[in-house]
Amino acid sequence: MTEVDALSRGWSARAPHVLRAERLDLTQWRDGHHDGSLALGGVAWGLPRADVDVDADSGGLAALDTPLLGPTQPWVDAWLTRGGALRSGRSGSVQWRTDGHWAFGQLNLPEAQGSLEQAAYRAYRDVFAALEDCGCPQLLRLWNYLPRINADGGGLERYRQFNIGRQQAFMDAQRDPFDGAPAACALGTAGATPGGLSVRFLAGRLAPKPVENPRQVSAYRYSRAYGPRAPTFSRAALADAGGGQLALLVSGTASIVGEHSVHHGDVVAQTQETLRNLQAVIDSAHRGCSARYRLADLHPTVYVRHAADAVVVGQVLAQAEPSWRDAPCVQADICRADLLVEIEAHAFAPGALA
Ligand code: 3EB
Repeated sequence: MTEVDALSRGWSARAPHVLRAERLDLTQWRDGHHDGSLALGGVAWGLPRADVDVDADSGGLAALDTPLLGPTQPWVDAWLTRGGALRSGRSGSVQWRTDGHWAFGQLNLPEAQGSLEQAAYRAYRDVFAALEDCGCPQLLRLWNYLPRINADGGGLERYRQFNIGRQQAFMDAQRDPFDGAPAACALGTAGATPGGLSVRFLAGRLAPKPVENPRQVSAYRYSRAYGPRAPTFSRAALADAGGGQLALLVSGTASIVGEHSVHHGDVVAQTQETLRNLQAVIDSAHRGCSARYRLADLHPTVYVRHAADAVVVGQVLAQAEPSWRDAPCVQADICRADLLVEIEAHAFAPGALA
């Protein structure tokens, strides 16, 4: 069930199907002035709940009602294409938009009945159906938001329930939940996410190159100490964005060394460890491509568990990387109860996969 959008502009001849990202305020998003590009979708933070109608066509805006911290204003990470025309459609619970080369999709799934495990399974089953329907079969990046992520879900933490359903959906769709898993993040909301479990994704036609972090056990190989089924994500993904550009999509990164959380209760040390992990992911990415990324070039999103920690986390980040002085920061629960901070990021640079 798809329909052709009326949106069409004459870009395709000159710069066909180039993916890029832009950080916009809400006015810029609504004005639609993206430099002649079309918006596949936008991951939005801090949008007033009243503005969010989960049943309506979102126009590509995937809103999250997470508290903004410090000087952070509402913003949209817009995923843009220079492709010629957009097609939009629905596959089960997923709304998607594509130019035929890149796709952005989103779903908000109420957990009406059944467990979060079942909701996760349904969500990912619909995501995989959407990928087929929109002709962009390869996942590049996922964003997962779960109400009350650390709460008990009947003998098992809800995040661990989510991991069971997610991994099973990958397996049933004949998608490898281990090597080659997409980049992702998984955060907890206070339950204010419109509609319950929220998943957003960016997809393309070609598989990205997964990136691991040698300081950390691959998440898809975590031991059973962290749940009966491992999480399904890689530490980052490198995707050819067209036009000679390479995108580095860095998963949620936290204070984990090996497979264990470190610096319990010390948000400063956790932030510093997270920075070391981000640098290790960049170094690891460099071994798989000719592009060169610096921490300063990354567009980070900072999640802190306790709003009161936002100031000190911001200070540590600004000291390590001055260009991160105003990094957007929101309150969210991290997927392990002992983690206080998590950072995700993306960047584009000229280069190619090795
Ligand atoms: C970690 O490294 C921290 O379940 O999709 C980071 C990124 C984390 C993605 C996910 C979880 C996920 O294990 C948590």
